[in-house]
Amino acid sequence: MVTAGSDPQIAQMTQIERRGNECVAEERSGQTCSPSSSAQSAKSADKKDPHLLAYIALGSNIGDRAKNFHAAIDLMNGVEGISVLRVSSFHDTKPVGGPPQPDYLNAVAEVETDLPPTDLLAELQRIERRLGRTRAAHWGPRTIDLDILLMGDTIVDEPHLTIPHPRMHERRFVLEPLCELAPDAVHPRLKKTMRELLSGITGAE
Ligand code: ROI
Repeated sequence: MVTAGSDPQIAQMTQIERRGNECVAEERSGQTCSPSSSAQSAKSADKKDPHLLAYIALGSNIGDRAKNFHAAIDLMNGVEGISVLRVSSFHDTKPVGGPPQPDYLNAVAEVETDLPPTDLLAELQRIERRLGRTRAAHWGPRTIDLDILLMGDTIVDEPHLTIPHPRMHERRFVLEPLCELAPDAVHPRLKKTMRELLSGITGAE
């Protein structure tokens, strides 16, 4: 069951609103990026994709979890081609799957981006590495996990990247924060809104 964090520091963080760049990644479940795929799309002006709203899941269960989130949000905002628009509240959650491990903090960030999906993934993985993410145990504890959930109505099926995230629709720890930001967003494969997907989850997960 996902519970709202009782930590005052966490409660204080609810609904951070950011516009522009002012402030200032296994499980990975099908979201790794090969150097070749990220190299394919240059960030030159003539190759820019149209701006899309994307939703990024944040998860952390090592160290100062809220501090890890703030650092990740600032680093995302510092990337050319990514602007963090809004961040959900931070949710204290019990680990789902994997080995025994500490509780997680989970949140979702709404970003505007003109990066192609593989470049966005590469940038998120660079931020994960910068914040000390190591990939020791499968589904094991991590300082920061940044997963692409949705990118507009884009569907990606590549060996190392699946969008929408292949398990987002079954995870309460993803859908609850996502529904704070985009309850009416439609899952491009399942054709259901995030609110409908959340109400379809019966268990604690
Ligand atoms: N469980 C929770 N509650 N939150 C996560 O972010 C999370 N991430 C994972 C696994 C290990 C599947 N479980 C999780 O990767």
